[in-house]
Amino acid sequence: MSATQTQPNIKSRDQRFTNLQRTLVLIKPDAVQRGLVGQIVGRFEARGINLVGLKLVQLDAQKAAKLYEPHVGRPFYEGLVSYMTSGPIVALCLEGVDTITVVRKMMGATKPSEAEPGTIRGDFAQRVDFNIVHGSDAPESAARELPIFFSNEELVSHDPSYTFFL
Ligand code: IDP
Ligand code: MG
Repeated sequence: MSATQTQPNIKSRDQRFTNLQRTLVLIKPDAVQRGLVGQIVGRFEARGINLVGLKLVQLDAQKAAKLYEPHVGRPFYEGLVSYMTSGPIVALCLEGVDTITVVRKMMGATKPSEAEPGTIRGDFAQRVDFNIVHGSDAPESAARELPIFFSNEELVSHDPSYTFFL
């Protein structure tokens, strides 16, 4: 920064961000029932991840089956579908740098007993069958999962003022 500059250079969005990704996060029925929505969304906001889609959804069995299609036949599959349809969930589309990986790290391990403190599951969950959040695990998963919850018109690209500092 030169002596006369009071702010860092404002670069275009594309120059500032490489490997921008979008991912699907679901705040599962137990977290909604426990009143954890604000805290969970707040963690992503505090990290500087951009919220581009947000809705409350009552999943039906068909949609849950579509989401968890890769898990058909697993011993926990039926229980998983009834858990995910047991009450409203909050669906988020999050966007940021390497966001798929970052969000998975913020969520913590699938089994809360293996999730580090400081992660969402490590701080708020005890049981693998009530593990409070979902996040896409790879770009291909995000591409498959996001359209189950959001149409293109429901995803709002914008550039929040805080991204100036990222
Ligand atoms: P992930 O959510 O961390 O990606 P996955 O292996 O994709 O974990 O499993 C999907 C979901 O299925 C988990 O988040 C959890 O809700 C449920 N699940 C996974 N393993 C078990 C299990 O052993 N018992 C009960 N539920 C499970
Ligand atoms: Mg998974």
